[in-house]
Amino acid sequence: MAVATASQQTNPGSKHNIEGSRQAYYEKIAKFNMAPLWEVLKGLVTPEPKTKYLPAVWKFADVKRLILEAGGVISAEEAERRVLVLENPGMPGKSRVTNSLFAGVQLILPGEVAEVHRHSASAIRFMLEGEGAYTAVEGEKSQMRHGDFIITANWAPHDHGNPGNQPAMWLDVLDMPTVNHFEASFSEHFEDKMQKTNHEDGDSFERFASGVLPDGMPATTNRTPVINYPYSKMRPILERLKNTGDIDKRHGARVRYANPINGGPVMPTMGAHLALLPAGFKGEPYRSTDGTVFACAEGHGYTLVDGEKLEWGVNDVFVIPPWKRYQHMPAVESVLFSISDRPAQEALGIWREGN
Ligand code: 1HN
Repeated sequence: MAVATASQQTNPGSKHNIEGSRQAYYEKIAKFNMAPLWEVLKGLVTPEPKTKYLPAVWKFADVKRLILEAGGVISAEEAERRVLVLENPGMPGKSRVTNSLFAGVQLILPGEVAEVHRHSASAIRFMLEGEGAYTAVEGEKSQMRHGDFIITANWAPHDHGNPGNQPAMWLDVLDMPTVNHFEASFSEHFEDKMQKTNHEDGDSFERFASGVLPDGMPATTNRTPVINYPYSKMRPILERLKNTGDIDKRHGARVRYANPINGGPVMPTMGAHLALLPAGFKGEPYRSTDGTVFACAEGHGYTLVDGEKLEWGVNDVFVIPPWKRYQHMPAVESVLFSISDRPAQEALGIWREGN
């Protein structure tokens, strides 16, 4: 301000002079690693969330055809993880579906193994298609079936394998962009290709999510101990909600995947829901600050976002960026899985929702 005023006094009315001397001033302070906030303030502190990320859909027919082709291009072993990144079309090259989340679809062919590793980023899998593959997490060997929701918390060793006879494909969502935002990424490989597992399929669900807890379990943990929330156990709960009319006007008959120890989110950085949209449901408008990734487990329909129709069917994945107003419009009874960074935003006190 002082610079502009001085310049105005020597040559009042000369915009050119003001800008020229401001520019000279900016160049001067840049040499000292300083910059004028007033030139960027409005873009930094916006009255409402602004995003370059776009609403988008990935049709499973395309994803499946193209990832099966990747099966001929590279082995799971060579790739470490044979994953097609679902790149948000508003931000290509960033390996992100939203600013805070990675999403991809992974393929494991019969006979393949994706070797054990661990990393700071937390991951979830939502199983799309193919039976016979497993993921091994923290000593539990968990079969993956369509609609299963699988947790790989940060630093948890995990490997995948497919001893079956069908290609297995699932959605991976990781908080990797969040971890990398903090520049806090570590990772580690192990000598063995696979973990030794001494917990059978379903062990953690039965042990921790049955209304009892192993005695001595701490009364709070910041992540769920459950490895797999099987669709076969979740789907009947949605039916119960529907049958008693417990149907949210925006979200349908919806459950939140919870940490059974304290009712909190499954992980501190990511939270997920499963929603049944009854036949004839016309969702009321909703928006929230957590950009959300959806996967369709059953049915088909569309979601209206800012006047645009995102058409979805079984195993399609779509993304709604932060603060975009949307409405779900199923054509038939449908089930949508969704995941976002809402727990992280809530922990920071910045999460908001509206209509
Ligand atoms: C990863 O470790 C897996 O373990 C999947 O299956 C996707 C995307 C980015 C970074 C690490 C996995 C991943 C990933």
